[in-house]
Amino acid sequence: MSDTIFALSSGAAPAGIGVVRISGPRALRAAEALSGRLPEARKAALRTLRSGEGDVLDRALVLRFDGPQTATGEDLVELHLHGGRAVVAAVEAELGAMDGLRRAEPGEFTRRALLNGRIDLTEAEGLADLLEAETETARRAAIETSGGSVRRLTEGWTSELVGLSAQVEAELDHGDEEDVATGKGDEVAAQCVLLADTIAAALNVPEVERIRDGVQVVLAGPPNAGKSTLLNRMVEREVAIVSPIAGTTRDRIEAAVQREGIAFVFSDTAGIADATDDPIETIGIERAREAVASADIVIWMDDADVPQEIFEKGLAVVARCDVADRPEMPERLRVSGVTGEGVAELWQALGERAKTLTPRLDGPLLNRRQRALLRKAEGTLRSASSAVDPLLLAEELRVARQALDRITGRADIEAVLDGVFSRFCIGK
Ligand SMILES: Nc1nc2c(ncn2[C@@H]2O[C@H](COP(=O)(O)OP(=O)(O)OP(=O)(O)O)[C@@H](O)[C@H]2O)c(=O)[nH]1
Ligand SMILES: [Mg+2]
Repeated sequence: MSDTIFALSSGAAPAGIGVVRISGPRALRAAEALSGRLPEARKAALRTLRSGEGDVLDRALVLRFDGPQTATGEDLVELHLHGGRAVVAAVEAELGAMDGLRRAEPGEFTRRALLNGRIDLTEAEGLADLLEAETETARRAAIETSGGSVRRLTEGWTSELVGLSAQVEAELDHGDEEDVATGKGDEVAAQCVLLADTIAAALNVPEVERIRDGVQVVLAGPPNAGKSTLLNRMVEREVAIVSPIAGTTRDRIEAAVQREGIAFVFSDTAGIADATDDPIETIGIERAREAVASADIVIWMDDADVPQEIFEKGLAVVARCDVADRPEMPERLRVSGVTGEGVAELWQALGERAKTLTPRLDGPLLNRRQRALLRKAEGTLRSASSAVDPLLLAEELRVARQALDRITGRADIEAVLDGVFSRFCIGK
């Protein structure tokens, strides 16, 4: 990794300031070529940047960080330029012409941080989440993970595993010496089960992706129930056409909205009618059924009972409650998309359900990749606990440990890097 890389790490030009980062063995020399004598490490200084021919490129704030105690683990320089397109382009062109320097690939600064042991894979994933975070909950979850919460959790389990392996190895080495051998196997087996249970408990919460992807709420009910009207009211904009004609909505209409830091995705669907001659409406009804099946929460706007198969996720309401002669259903919320009555209560009910569908921020925040590996570790620990032969037991423990090492990137790092770093932008 002898290349020195550079990239614009702030937002696209034009902007007030454009921060160009340079990282690698030639970072200091490259910056010096532009600015003359560099400031002391970690002290900002104003410098005039010049091209090789002596033309002034910009006056910029220069910051220098000496490796390995830097974000990338390498020598690192930041040039805080005026953020105009031509300014940034001129400085980048000058850097690109220098020997051993090239533009960074997406996520390459973070990739170097990882390879140099400045962060582990879970922290890199947390950083990617932080850059993508669109809600307050997503930001807080990403801060936790990028700050090392998953790393610490996994490292704790890894060291328990290492302890267990050591006991088994001791038994293997000194199996015939009485003082070590007695009853050790059972004790290790019991500890394997305990650890498997601990991991299972951490897996028994919703995956962290739910926070990012949002809670899926589907509005369902017969034609003219007021689904589209209620959707427009909930998301506070006119996303769906409303009309007194039954069968107005045909396609599935989605609208995302944030509420108290949680992302919700609402889907308005075609009214579910038993029979229709209209082939397009028929397709719409089919889509509505699919939407209901895959929803997290279904706002049920039909006076009939919530069907058994979606009972758990159904949230039944008396729709159009402002209209006279609506049925008394004391156990249901009464809502009106037209007057707004009951909408606050509906939000409250949605918020409470959303809490059970998204992981708690003070608990383990595990993504799909990490969960799959943890499930593997858990399963291996369970089969380890029933292994009779200490040799087999030792091998199972090794496999479980490898699964944990893959979570933090200590094993098989190359296999996952591209997947993780494809989410990053250039300059990060
Ligand atoms: N009084 C009253 N009228 C409503 C309410 N909600 C909807 N309506 C009226 O009922 C008619 C149908 O409303 P929509 O929101 O289009 O109903 P929908 O369920 O989306 O109907 P489809 O798309 O055909 O399935 C319109 O004329 C609305 O103005 C309500 O809460 N109160
Ligand atoms: Mg509609």
